[in-house]
Amino acid sequence: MDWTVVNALRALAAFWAAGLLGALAVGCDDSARGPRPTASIVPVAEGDFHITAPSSVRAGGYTFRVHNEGPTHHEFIIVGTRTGVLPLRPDGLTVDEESIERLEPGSLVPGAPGAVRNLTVLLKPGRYILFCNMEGHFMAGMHAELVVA
Ligand SMILES: [Cu+2]
Repeated sequence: MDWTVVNALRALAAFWAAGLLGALAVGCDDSARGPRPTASIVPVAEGDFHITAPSSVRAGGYTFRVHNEGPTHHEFIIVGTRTGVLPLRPDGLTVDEESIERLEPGSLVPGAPGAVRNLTVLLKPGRYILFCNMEGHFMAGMHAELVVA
């Protein structure tokens, strides 16, 4: 199981637990359907070479719905940052993901043109960068800042 899946499952488990507690607190019986994870949808569009997404959200759980408008494959990575500057690998073309992995709430591996994929994460207040790290894509403009209030 990769890191992304683990993070997504953790986030879903947290939502599930919160939903269950909420249901118990108000005494409603949702057992027929069972508690379901809920998260606000954040629309994201990726293309050669840009990422379009909201620039700010409140802290909480979100499902990033990532549409690859093509024409090539794209990744989607969320990483926390204090400075707004991400470290590059020696190639000068890609972000040194290994050094910032612990700051990543989640990521999606490369997706095909036309694909729509979901990434559910819990976002704490702070500054984040959304980016694609396929060779040269970050440098070509595939990054966007997200402030979580
Ligand atoms: Cu890309």
